[in-house]
Amino acid sequence: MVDLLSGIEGIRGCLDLFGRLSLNLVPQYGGRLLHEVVAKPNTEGFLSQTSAALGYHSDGHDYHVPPKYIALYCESAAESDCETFFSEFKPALSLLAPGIALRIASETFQFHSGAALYWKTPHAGVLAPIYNEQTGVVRYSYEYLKPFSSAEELLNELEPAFAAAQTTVRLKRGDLLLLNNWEYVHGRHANSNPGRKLLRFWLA
Ligand SMILES: O=C(O)CCC(=O)C(=O)O
Ligand SMILES: [Fe+2]
Repeated sequence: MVDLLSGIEGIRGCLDLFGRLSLNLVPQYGGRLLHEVVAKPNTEGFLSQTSAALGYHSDGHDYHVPPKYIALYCESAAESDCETFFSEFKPALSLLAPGIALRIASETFQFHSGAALYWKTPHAGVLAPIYNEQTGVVRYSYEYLKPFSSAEELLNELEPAFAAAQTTVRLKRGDLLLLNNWEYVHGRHANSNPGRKLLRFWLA
């Protein structure tokens, strides 16, 4: 599931929508229910709070149970660049050779992000495959997995497959992008707009 809504009015409008969809907020790394995606000097372990590009990832990939849905609400838009993009995992996986797909569903990695370590998040840190066929959960972060030499070949296969299945949007003020975080990976281009601000919610 993915949905791009527009004309949502502030946090109140987001919370009303989540209520109507029977979605509950999931605490993020610091225990907060709301995470601000804005470039700032003290990033508290968050890559999202830099102006850097974010490669394909799923949010909370190191949570024992990653949040099933994420919502990105645009409070203040970027005037240029900094598009957000997303790709559905399973169609991307189906583009790969069976041997590679099997490895993606069986080889395990220690997922424990810098943000989880910074915030000493108790329910983070798991040994898991990128794709769990039983639960349907994808865990992915290009930036996090890249240093694992054993992941290199899998990333080299997955990244172009994600790119082939990608949708790209530049969020406008009042837009809300709702993504199934078990089924989709997402990312963003680099941000040269200091005024860009998103609110990120995790939901289940
Ligand atoms: O800045 C964006 O468009 C996406 C941010 C993001 O993926 C995140 O905060 O996890
Ligand atoms: Fe994200």
